[in-house]
Amino acid sequence: MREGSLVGLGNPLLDISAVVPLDFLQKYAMKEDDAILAEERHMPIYRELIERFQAEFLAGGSVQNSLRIAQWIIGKPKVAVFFGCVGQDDYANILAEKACAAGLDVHYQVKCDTPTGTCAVLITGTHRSLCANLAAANKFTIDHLDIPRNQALIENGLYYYISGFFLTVTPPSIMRVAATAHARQRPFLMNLSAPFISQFYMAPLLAVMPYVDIIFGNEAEAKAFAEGQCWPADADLREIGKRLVALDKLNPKRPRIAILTQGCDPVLLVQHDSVQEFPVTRLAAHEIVDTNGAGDAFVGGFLSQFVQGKSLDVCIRCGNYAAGHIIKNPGCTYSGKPEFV
Ligand code: 26A
Repeated sequence: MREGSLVGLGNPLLDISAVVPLDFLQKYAMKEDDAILAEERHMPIYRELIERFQAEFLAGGSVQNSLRIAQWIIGKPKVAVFFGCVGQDDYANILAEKACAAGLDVHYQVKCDTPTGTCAVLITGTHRSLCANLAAANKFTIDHLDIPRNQALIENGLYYYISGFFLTVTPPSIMRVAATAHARQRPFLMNLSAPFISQFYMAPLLAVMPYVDIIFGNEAEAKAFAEGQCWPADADLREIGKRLVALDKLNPKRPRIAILTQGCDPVLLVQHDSVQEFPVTRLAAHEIVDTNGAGDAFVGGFLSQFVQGKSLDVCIRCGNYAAGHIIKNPGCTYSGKPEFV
């Protein structure tokens, strides 16, 4: 495992997280376990979380979360490199500091005139609802990848991971990285990220899909994709997985794999026509601190093994381990040393 093997791009966000009553979600017409982009009417949420609910500030942003978790498990610094856009402010400093502490090599594009992005995390029991105000994260431009040092880092990568979330910001950057991965025959991994991506960003998602070697998603995200494709309404998760892997693929020598999570129900690994199940250890209610970041941690655990050339079986078991650990901690944070064997 050499430095810079794993390259990720995404939205670096500072999570503003608090436990709230259900009617607070209703007030903003938000749903449990959803993730949305903030509109004008959501803007008061952030201040309210801080002033009324003693919100905590935690490093967030889906891809950055996954890479921090991967680094934690790998134990060797700078195996993972991250690109995203932040402002020039305290929030960016917190994000950089947390990323650095995890051993992640971050190369932020910095926009002086826009604040760092934030994500409201509304915790209700074992559910979480996310509302992202991308701010500077939304200003990422492809020319950041043209800077010679960054270009070298991208070309140096052996594995690439980008969220579906990043499709809301810069599809051209995603296509660029996907094409680099393809030209060098290196795995390109993506995530469906949230139902709204399939609802509103299906065109850029389909444009990149032929490059995608491994697609991650949860049940709700897979269903939203199926709906967007007008697949039969009664198709279950297995069927959706099979259809996902059967979509056009540029490099037919490496058939696509779909990895679909479903909370505490088994993870599905879909390859060709086969579906394998991997059980998840169910946590007791009192062990659950918050489920924010569980999906990201799953991917982080998976990546930590994947970049070491481990079997899919080991990768998924490590994903489940990491998700279980993160749920016992606030936000996408870990405590102590990883205990995955
Ligand atoms: C474009 N959107 C909506 C987003 C996000 C996001 N990361 C990138 N783009 N919306 C929420 N998140 C992050 O997801 C993590 C939990 O999976 C949050 O910052 C949170 O840390």
